[in-house]
Amino acid sequence: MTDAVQTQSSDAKFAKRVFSGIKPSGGLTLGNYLGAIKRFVDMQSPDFTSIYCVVDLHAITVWQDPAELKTATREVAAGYMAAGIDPSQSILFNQSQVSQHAELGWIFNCVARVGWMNRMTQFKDKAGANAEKVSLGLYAYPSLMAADILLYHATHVPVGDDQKQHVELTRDIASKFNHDFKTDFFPLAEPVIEGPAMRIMNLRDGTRKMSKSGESDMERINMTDDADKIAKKFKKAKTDPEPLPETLGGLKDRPEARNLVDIYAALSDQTSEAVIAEYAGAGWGKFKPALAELAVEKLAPISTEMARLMDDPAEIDRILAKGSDRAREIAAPILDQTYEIVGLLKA
Ligand code: AQP
Repeated sequence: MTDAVQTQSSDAKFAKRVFSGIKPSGGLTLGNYLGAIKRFVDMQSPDFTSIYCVVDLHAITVWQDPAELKTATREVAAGYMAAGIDPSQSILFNQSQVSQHAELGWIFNCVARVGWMNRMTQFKDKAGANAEKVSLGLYAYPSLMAADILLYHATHVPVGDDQKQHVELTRDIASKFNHDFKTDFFPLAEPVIEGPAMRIMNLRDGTRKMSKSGESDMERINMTDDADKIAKKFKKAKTDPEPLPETLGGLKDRPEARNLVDIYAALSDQTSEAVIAEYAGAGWGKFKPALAELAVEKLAPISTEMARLMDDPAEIDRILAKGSDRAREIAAPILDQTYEIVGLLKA
């Protein structure tokens, strides 16, 4: 359990409850693993409910091939389980099967302000110069994400750094709802962002995030890559001619070098300072093969287990269906109470 979870939520009235999700918008990357899944596993505890979701409704904010979406949904579920999420302990399900997410999302569309959405940097990054042509869903994504979290009265949300702004917006939505309806119904969820892997960067450009949907396969490590591919991708990863410095401060303005050090640190459960202390003065000819070997050692058991799970899609579907039932048991009364607070007549 992380320190952040041991601390109370800002709302003492709410019991600790962890929620997070991953979009099935492609194959899982090392960024998803280190920034999210590995930390979700660390946050499982019999002392509180943890809810991990495959957020398929978020995936369709950009075009997804229907058959590939189903496979990617099962693959994210397999990735969670292969990395150590235990579906008998955590609630594991896919978002679309619990219709309360979309229903609360609509209520929050009516609470959130357009000005708030206009400040979301992820929308600006994803829409780019094409903002007129992207889906309305991509723009409204953060209010659906607020619904995902608040539907369970979640108090702690482990995410990578790129999602921090969306969790902050979730707090704004909860506050405005509570204020407008003179209630304290929704908690102010805390983003849990910690460790060296909060933003794993693209292997070809250390100023851009590693993403599932990035253009080139060489810019990311996929959770399903084999040992040869992982070694090749790290070997070809962009770096600079300098050896590793004596201190972490020496990596300032060297984003690609810093990224590889952070990846090594996260994979080996060390701080980035400890990695620099071990490799001070080393060249890339030494560091990159060591990093590739470590990545293969950590990822191979997970990808082998993912492949085994993916061989039995019906079993994954059964696990997700069971998780949806458990999720609905929490979500339905919270949505019913929300409707009551808002004044939606139940005739
Ligand atoms: N590069 C990353 N470093 C650290 N954490 C990351 N996460 C994603 N990429 C990195 C974290 O993984 C969780 C799930 O993210 P998501 O799949 O729902 O959305 P995303 O952040 O938009 O992921 P991608 O890979 O970039 O997907 P595409 O390319 O489809 O948009 C989140 O906690 C996220 O912070």
